[in-house]
Amino acid sequence: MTNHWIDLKNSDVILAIGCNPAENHPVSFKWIEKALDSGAKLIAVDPRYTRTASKSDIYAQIRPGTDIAFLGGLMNYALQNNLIHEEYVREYTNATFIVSEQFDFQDGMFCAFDDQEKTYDLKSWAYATTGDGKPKRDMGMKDPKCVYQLMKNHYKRYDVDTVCAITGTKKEDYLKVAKAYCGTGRADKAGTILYAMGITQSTHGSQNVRAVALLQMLLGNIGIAGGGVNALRGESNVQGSTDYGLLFHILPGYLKSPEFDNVDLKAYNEKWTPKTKDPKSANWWGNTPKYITSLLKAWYGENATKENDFCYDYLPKRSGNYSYVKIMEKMGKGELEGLVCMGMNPAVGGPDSGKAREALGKLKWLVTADLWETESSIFWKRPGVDPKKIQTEVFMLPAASSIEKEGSISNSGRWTQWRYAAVHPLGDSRSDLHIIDEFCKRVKALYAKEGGAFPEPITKLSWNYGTGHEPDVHMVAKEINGYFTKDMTIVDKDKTLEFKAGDQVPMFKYLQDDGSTVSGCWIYCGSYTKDGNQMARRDASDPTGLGLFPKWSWCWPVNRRIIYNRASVNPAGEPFNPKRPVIAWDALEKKWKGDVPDGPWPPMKDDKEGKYPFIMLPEGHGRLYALDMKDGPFPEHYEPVESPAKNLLSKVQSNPVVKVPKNVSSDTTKFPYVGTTYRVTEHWQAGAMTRSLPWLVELVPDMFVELSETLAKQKGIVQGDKVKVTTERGSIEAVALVTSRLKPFNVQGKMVEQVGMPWHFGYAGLAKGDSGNVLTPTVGCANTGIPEFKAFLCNIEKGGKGA
Ligand SMILES: Nc1nc2c(c(=O)[nH]1)N[C@H]1C(S)=C(S)[C@@H](COP(=O)(O)OP(=O)(O)OC[C@H]3O[C@@H](n4cnc5c(=O)[nH]c(N)nc54)[C@H](O)[C@@H]3O)O[C@H]1N2
Ligand SMILES: Nc1nc2c(c(=O)[nH]1)N[C@H]1C(S)=C(S)[C@@H](COP(=O)(O)OP(=O)(O)OC[C@H]3O[C@@H](n4cnc5c(=O)[nH]c(N)nc54)[C@H](O)[C@@H]3O)O[C@H]1N2
Ligand SMILES: [Mo]
Repeated sequence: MTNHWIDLKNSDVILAIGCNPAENHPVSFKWIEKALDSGAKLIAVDPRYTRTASKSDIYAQIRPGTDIAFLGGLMNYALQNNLIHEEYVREYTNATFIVSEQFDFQDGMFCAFDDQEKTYDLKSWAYATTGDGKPKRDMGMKDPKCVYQLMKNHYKRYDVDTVCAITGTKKEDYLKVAKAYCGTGRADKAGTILYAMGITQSTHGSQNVRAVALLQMLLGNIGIAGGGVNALRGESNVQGSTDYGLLFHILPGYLKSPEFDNVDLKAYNEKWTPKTKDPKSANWWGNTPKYITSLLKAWYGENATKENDFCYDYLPKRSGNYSYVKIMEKMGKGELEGLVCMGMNPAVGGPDSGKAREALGKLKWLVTADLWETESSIFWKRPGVDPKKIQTEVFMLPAASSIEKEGSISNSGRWTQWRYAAVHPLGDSRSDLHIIDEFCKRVKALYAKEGGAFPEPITKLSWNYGTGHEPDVHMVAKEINGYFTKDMTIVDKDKTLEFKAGDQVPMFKYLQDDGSTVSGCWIYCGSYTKDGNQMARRDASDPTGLGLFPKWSWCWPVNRRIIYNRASVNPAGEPFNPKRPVIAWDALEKKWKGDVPDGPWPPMKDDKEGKYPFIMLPEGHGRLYALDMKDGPFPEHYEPVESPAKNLLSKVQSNPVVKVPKNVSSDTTKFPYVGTTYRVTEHWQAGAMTRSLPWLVELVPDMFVELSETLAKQKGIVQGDKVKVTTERGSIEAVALVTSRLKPFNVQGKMVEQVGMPWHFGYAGLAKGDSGNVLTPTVGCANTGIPEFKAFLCNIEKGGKGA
C-alpha cells in the first residue's frame, strides 16, 4: 500500500476492484466502515455480488479479466469530461514528457515487437531528449507526441458502450461508478483504490495494477490522505517476505538480483543504478551501490572486502525465469533433485495441480516445514496413485506457528510490528528461524568438510545469531537495520555526527558503498537503532488526527506513513487539501510539518534545492507512460488466455507477450462458461490451517461450486446436487450452490454464464474435497508470472465425476 489501513477512514470514495475486503481482510473493513460513517461512498467491482458488494453504495458486475477495459474507460471519462487534477498531472506526472518519434501503437500492438521471441524492444518507447540529455517536455501538454496526448488518444477508444460490451457491466451502473469515482479528481476530494487478487491474477495483471495507478495519478490521488494505490496483501507478512527479497528477481530491499552479464559489482552497479541529468530529480535509486554493498557486508561480513568486490562473485546470477511456474515445469521434467517447502502447499495452491502433484513424484527428496500434514507432504499417497511407484523421500519438519515465536511482521501498510511468543511451540516443533539456522550451520559444516565445486558462497557466509538453543531474533533484526563497521564522522548539512564501530545506523541515508556499513535490508534501516527496537513501539498518540500514529510500531521507509506525500502539496509546498494535510512546508522554519516527507528538500518550486515528488524514478515524475513494462507503456485491454469473447478493441486476442502452454482451450462448444476461483472467510488458502479445525470444518465442510439460477435451471441442477466441473486440465466433483449472487454477463449481446468456486480443498485434513486448482491453467502475467487463476473456461454437468 502507498497508504495504510487506518488511512482508509480519510477517503471520500473507496473503489474496491478485484478484492473482497469484507471477507478476506475483515479487520480492514472496520476502517472502510469508519469512512462510510463519515459519508464516504463504497464502490465494489466484482464478477460476483460479494459481502463487500452487499455493503457498497454502487455495485458493478465485471466479467473476469476485463479490468483494463473497465479502468481505461474511467480514464477516458475523466479525460473527456475535464475531471482530472490538472496541476497534479502537469507538474507531477510524465504527462508533459515527449516520447521518441519511433513510438507507435496500431490495432492492439505497440511498436518493435519480435514475433519469434514474443518480446518488445523496450528501447523503442524511450523519451525524446534535448541536446543536454534531459527529456523534452511540453508544459502545455499540446504536442501530439507528449504523453498526455498519446494517453488521451489511446483511451479515446474506451468509450462507455465499448467498455460495457467487453466487461458485461450494465451501462447505468458503469456511469454511476464513473461519476462517483472521477469526482475525486478535485483537490478537496480523496479517492482510494483497493485491489488484490482479482486484479493481479491475470496474464495482464501488472498492467491491471498500472491501470489503477494511472487513474489515481490522473485524479491526483497518490500521496494524499485517503488516497493511494492500495494492494491488500494476503498472508500475514507477505509484505515482509517481498521486502526481504523472497522473489527470484529481487534481493532484500527491492535491489535487483544480478543478471548473468552483471559480471562484477561495477557492472552490476552500472546496470542497476539509474542516472539523471536533472538536478531537480532526487533519483533515489542512484544510491544502489550503497545498498548492495551494505547487503553484501551483511551476508559475508569480514570476508567481504573492497579487494574481493565484497564477495559479489558469490551471488547467483540469473539468466531466465525462476518463478513458481517455471520451477514446477522443471520439476515435471525431472530436472530438480530436491525441494524445500517452508509454509507452502503446491499440491493445492498452484495452478494445474494435477500436473504439480505428478511433478513432486519426480523429486528425489522433498522437505516440508509446516504446522500440519499437507497435501504436499502426503502427495505420494493421494487418491488414485500407488505409493510403491513413487520414490520421493519426504521429510516433514514440524514448524512453530506465529503465536509460538517472537519477531517482526509487516502489514500491507508497511508497518512492521514486533510480536512476542505467547506460548511455547508444541511438541518438537521449531520456529522457522531455528530450522533455517540449523540448515545453514549443517550445510556449512558439510561444505567445510567435503568441499565441492564452489563451496565459498556457503562457507564464507557470515552466520552468527548467538549461541543459545534458539537463534537470537534481535541479532537478526539489528543486522537487518545495519551497523557501522568502523568509527565514522559524517557531516550531514550543518550537523557533524560521530559513530563508533558497532553502532546501529540511524537511517539509510548514512549507508555507504565502501564497506563501512552493514545492512541486511536497506529499507528497514531505522527500525532498530540506538534508541532500541522501533518496531516494538506502542505509543498511540496521533498528533495529525489522520491516523498516522507515528510512534506506533515503525514503518518503512523512514517511518513515512504515506509515500509520495510530496505530491499532496502544490509546487509551493501548500497542501492541495488544507482540511487533510499530510505534510506542509513551513517557510519560516524551512522544514516540512506532518508526516515524514519524501525527502527533506524544500518544495519543488525552490529553484536551488527543490525536488520532484516521485523520488524513486530517475525523471522524478509519476509514469502515466511506462518505460519498462514488458507488454507496453500503456495498459491495453486483451482477453484472458481462455475467453468466451473476441477482443472488441483490436485484432490481438490475448497479451502478445505471454507464451501460451498446450493445455488451454478457448473452445466454447466444449467449455462454454467462465470459471473463476476465490476465497471464503471460513477457510484459509490451501486449507491446511482451517480444514483441520473441527469448528471451521463444521461451517464449510465441502468443496462447492456456485452457479446462477439461470444456469442451474438450464442444467437441471438443484441446490446440494453433486456436479462435475471440467476444463482442458481436468475435472473435479463438488456440491452445487445455486445463488442469485452470481449472474450471467452480457458479452456483446450474448449471455455468458459463470461458475465460481473456492480453491481451499484437497485430500488432507478433516474436511476433504477436490481442489479448484485441478482446473486452472499454468499461464501467467507477462511481467510477474502470477497465474491466471481468475478467468478460465469450463463446463459443468449434473452428477459427480462418475457421471
Ligand atoms: N478468510 C480468508 N482470508 C484471506 C485468505 C483466505 O484464504 N481466507 N487469503 C489471504 C491471501 S493470501 C490473499 S492474497 C488475499 C486475497 O484477497 P482477495 O483478492 O480479496 O481474494 P479473492 O477472493 O481471491 O479475490 C477477490 C475478488 O476478486 C473477484 N474477481 C475475480 N476475477 C476478477 C476480475 O477479473 N476482476 C475483478 N475486478 N474482480 C475479480 C472475485 O470474485 C473475488 O470476490 O486474501 C487473504 N485473506
Ligand atoms: N485457484 C487459486 N489458486 C490460488 C489463489 C487463488 O486466488 N486462486 N491464490 C494464490 C495466493 S494469493 C497465494 S498467497 C497462494 C498460497 O499458497 P500456499 O502458500 O501454498 O498456501 P497456504 O495454505 O497459505 O500454505 C501455507 C502453509 O504454511 C503453513 N504455516 C502456517 N504458519 C506457518 C509458520 O509459521 N511456519 C511454517 N513453516 N509454516 C506455516 C500452513 O499450515 C500452510 O500449510 O495460493 C495461490 N493459489
Ligand atoms: Mo496471497
